[in-house]
Amino acid sequence: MDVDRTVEAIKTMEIHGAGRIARAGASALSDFAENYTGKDLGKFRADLAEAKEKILGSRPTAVSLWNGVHATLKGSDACATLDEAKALIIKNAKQFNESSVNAVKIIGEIGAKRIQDGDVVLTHCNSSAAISVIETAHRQGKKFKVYATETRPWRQGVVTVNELAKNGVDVTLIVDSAVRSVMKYVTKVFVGADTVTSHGTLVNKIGTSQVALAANEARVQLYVCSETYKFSPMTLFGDLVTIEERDHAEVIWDAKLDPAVKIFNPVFDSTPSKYIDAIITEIGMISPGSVYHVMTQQLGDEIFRLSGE
Ligand code: RUB
Repeated sequence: MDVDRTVEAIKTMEIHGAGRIARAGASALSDFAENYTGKDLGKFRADLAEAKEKILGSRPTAVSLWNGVHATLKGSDACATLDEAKALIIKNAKQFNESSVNAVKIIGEIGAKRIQDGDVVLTHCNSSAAISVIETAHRQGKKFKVYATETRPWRQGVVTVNELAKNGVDVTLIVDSAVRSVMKYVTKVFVGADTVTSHGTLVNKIGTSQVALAANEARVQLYVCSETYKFSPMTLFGDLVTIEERDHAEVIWDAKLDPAVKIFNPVFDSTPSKYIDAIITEIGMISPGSVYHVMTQQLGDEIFRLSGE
């Protein structure tokens, strides 16, 4: 898919979910490199920089997109020829996408160990990493139930329940405001991540922090299912994650509102690390306090350069 089409698909939620938008961004840059017909390296670099900015501007909250784009472009600045730069970008994107898909599978295997017969799991929104955990446990023959929230205003929960039901999981849809009431039946919560800060704060779909509060009150464990490329080096020195605010028409489209009514539609929120029991990643289960350590291990000194970007 070309860059403009990818940007449109991400903005309009045709492609959504932090992992999927990261892979779409990487693929768009790969296609851009593959189909580039110009002959001048300098012009290619300028056009690539423009494509990169367009992709990064498509959704501001998920650091996965930023990390996917940077992983794809890594080293291309140092290439001596246009062909070398194009080949490197295509190779990087393929590598990123393969490791991203593989990470979801591994998270499923690690997370499934936390689910036992008789458990009642709750999930929020539509996270492929959280779904991977649930479906892996189901494939292993474990007998458990799932509650999934509708997730207003986009109702990504409908996608979640349909996928789980299609695969034979015992799943029940609830409205978001039923979370606290239903929590008394729940034994474990699994949610995904758009971004995890260096302090272990989770940024995920709006309502995740309410789910976490209700879980905390009921002493129910909450697990975050997150690939490590959702860890944000930019938060190292306290930079806040931008919370996307979307169109008001997504909230109310079927009722007549008094013109004096204002609408506020933030689509992500922050859950402090104290409400998180563990983060399930492709390198294993870690405590929220270990995010910085994992980032320094994976990025080395590069973390200090990236944190300033
Ligand atoms: C999706 C959402 C998901 C995370 C993780 O929000 O908040 O929990 O993106 O998803 P939206 P995944 O639908 O607005 O993008 O585990 O698939 O990366």
